[in-house]
Amino acid sequence: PADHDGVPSDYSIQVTGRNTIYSNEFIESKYIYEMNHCEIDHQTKQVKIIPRKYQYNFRTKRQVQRTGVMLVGWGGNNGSTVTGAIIANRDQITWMRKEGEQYPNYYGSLTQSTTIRLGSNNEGKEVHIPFNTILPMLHPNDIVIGGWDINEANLYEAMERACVFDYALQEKLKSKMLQLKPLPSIYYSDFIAANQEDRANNLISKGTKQNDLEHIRNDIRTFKKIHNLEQVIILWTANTERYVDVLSGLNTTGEELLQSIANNEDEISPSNIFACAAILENCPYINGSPQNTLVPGIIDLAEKNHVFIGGDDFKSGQTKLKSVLVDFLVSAGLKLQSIVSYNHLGNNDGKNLSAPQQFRSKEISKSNVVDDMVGANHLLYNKKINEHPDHVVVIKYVPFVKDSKRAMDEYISSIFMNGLNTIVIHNTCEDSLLASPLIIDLVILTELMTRITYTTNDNDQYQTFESVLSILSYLLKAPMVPSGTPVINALFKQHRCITNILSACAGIAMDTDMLLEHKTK
Ligand code: NAI
Ligand code: DG6
Repeated sequence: PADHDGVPSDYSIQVTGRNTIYSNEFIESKYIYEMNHCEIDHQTKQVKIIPRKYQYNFRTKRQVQRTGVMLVGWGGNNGSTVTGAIIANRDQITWMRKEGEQYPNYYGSLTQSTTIRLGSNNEGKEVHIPFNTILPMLHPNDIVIGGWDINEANLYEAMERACVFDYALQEKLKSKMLQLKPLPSIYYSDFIAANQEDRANNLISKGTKQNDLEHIRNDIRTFKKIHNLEQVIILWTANTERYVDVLSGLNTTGEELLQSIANNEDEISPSNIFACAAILENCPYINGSPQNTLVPGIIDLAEKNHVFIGGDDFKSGQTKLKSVLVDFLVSAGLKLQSIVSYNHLGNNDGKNLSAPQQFRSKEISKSNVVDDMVGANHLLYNKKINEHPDHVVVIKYVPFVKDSKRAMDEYISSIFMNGLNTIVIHNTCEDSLLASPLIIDLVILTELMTRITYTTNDNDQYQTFESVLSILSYLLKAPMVPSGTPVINALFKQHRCITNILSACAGIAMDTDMLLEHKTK
């Protein structure tokens, strides 16, 4: 359209003005963060607003690191899909299907396939830049992939088993994927569904949990060395585990956790071992599944070692839409009363989730995703009685549909003068084609965050963001946040959070959507 100007991907941006300084090594920006501090006086029934200003000096290293990702569950549907997709994009592999020649793409990736509105040009046209040009970012084609799986299938067999890609694409990827083989992994049968037992044929020889930790740490060091990497990110995309107990003496501090591993405690899960190994190797750890891997002991360990962690559970289809739709309903003043979310799917994830304890982990992460939006409107929901909509989540395993998940949702809201508004949604989609671009974005944004430091007026020592990377919330169903800070699920708030923080780091005025230049004389 004539009123938009799109900037091509191979352009870079240059901010003029005193607030952004470029050197060979860094992009440095000064940013004044303005916020409202509020004091509510119930006696006088007044809210006092005290404007506060904080100065941040952000510094972003310009040189993108040679980065690898090690996927736990590499041979799964997500693992094989993201690997095949990166190879297809990197090697520009095309393939035929009945509709004609197909080209690889990175659709669904925030960093690769979205734009940020920068401002307007001389003709008053809006100017948009590709998301990945706002700051120097890793390109997905450059990510080195490796990882572990309890199943011995190579990545070609894994891709074939997943039934996600067209047959013609699988054939074109075959020679490359055949060469990729997951490292043996840790299997403690108590944590994933019993129906996964026959997959467990690629295991580290049985020893103690301390041995397992050392083994995984060694795998990470070897991967880093043989691929000559500067940064390795560990990402869990293995089966959903059951929740672990959180108990004082077991896993509430880093020390307790390390001691519990040394004591071979039953309640230490495979994902606890991977997270711990990652942190001790100074590698960020991301949890793409819903289980509570990131117990207080892991968070403590990450904070003490200044390592990033993020989670939980990729926010791919049904929940992404829910976190838009509920925001729309509640912010339109419609009183959402009931949400029923029904899913059926036939992949191995669905099989694992057919066991009660693993389903419970997913049910929790899929259920808490509307709390912030409901909590923000006390005119509709009475806080004194903790009023909130009914919310039911059902997942059923139907092998025939394979990775093509069906999600059916019914939303009922009370509207003007107590009428009812019922919205029903039916969504069919390959689950792994939605999750794989999120894996790519999680790696790219995490790598970027390791290059950003800041000082404030109170502290002139450059430091990194909080260890718990809440900036990744947009990509996760049950976002982990630093203790005592708000959890945001509303999708566009999460989106603005990322684009605004990156804009601040680039020294760009953020998009307030006011478009005052078009509204004032
Ligand atoms: P999948 O079952 O195809 O793959 C999981 C892989 O993990 C399997 O190959 C299995 O052998 C392996 N595995 C299990 N335990 C392991 C361990 N201890 N160490 C190493 N490997 C292990 O599942 P899929 O579809 O790839 O999903 C992976 C995870 O991502 C699941 O937890 C799922 O709930 C979660 N997820 C998936 C989404 C999607 O849209 N596909 C969205 C949100 C979360
Ligand atoms: C059944 O819902 C299986 C799950 O693993 C989901 O497919 C996955 O968590 C994606 O969920 P959502 O709600 O983000 O589409």
